[in-house]
Amino acid sequence: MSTDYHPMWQELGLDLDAHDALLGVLGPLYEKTFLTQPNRPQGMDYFNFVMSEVHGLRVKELLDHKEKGGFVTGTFCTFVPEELVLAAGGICVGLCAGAEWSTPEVDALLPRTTCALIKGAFGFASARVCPYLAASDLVVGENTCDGKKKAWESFHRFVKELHVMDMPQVKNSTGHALLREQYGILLKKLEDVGGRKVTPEALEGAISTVNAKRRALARLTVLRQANPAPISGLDALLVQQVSFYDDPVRFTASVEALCDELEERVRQGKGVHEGRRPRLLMSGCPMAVPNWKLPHIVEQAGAIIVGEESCIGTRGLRNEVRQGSGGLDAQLEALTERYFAIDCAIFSPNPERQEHVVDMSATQQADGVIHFSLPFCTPYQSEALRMEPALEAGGLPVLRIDTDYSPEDAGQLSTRVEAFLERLEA
Ligand code: BJ8
Repeated sequence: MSTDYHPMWQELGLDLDAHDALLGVLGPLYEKTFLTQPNRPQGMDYFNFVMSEVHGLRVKELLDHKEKGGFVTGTFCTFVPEELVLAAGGICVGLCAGAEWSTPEVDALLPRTTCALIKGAFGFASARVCPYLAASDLVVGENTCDGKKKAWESFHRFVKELHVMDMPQVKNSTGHALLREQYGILLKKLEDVGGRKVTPEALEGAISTVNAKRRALARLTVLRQANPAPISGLDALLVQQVSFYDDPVRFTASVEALCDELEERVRQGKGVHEGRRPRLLMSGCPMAVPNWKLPHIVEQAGAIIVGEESCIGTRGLRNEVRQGSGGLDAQLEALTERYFAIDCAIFSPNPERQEHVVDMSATQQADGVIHFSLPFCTPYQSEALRMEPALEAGGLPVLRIDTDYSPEDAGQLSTRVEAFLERLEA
């Protein structure tokens, strides 16, 4: 970071020593994971810069926005429509949940059998090391899995204001109506926090902005279908992770520039690596920053990841919102249609997700699938148990991995991944 941001972090109420310790770990981890990769596209320079300033310049931008009368909304789930936040004059940011941070307070609030994502969110909040949470005027939670549902009951102590959306669990007309109703309630909450009414024009503009972002990310996914792949899976994951923090317009332009470069690589038949590598699809729980452990191990072992069926991947970022639908009611309906199509494992039954994995494996030319679940995540662990034999029966090899954020099992994971790659080669 080029500037000393300690005064800003102090004003936000962060624990400066703990926060310095966090940055002291994240910087070297980022360098080791990303900067040592060969033949990275030049377009990744922008994302390196964003990551180097993720607790600095970007946080300052949020505070500047608040200074000018705007507000910040923190989220943990792709069911929260960024479009509504933008239309109400806010900035939407994903909150830190991709690393372990244990405190006695968290241990007293959460059962031991809670997934690392929820524990991470609580740990960062309790330890006061997340500037995004500290800058958030509103945090939106959602009743998705049981772990999150019960967690919100105690999370309010860490935030200025918590709004919890009730979530459908079944894909039928009742579920659709519930989500539509919840988006109407969220819109009113955002209007209260932002102090202004959302107009159809503002919402249309926000829909267009977020659609453009999704289109750019979809273009990136399509470019990864090329064989050889023009970008590593780690870098593509990073781009998708950054989409939850960065200014959407600037982000979209940067992804388009990256894609122009990748398109040229593809046109010339150049890949990020020389020679053929096993191509893998990652599927499962979201991988929030800085959860890069498994993709790093997979690509270190000699494979290339060509797609992510995840909320930080195509599950969360595909499908655009219908534009030009008319007034606010019709726009809320268009938003509901788009978000209700997300095939998160909290839905029961959820056959679309397995179909999505099969389709994506074919379009991305994947040789196999690595299914990743966080321990104690019942929705994704349950689906993995059924998905593995079904995909294998269809001729698609699957490696099912349950792992949290701890580096302790890295050696064991490497061994399993290497054995899987040998099986693919054979
Ligand atoms: S739309 S995947 S972001 S809910 S890992 S907390 S499910 S026990 S994150 Fe998710 Fe929204 Fe669905 Fe996506 Fe629970 Fe599982 Fe933990 Fe999870």
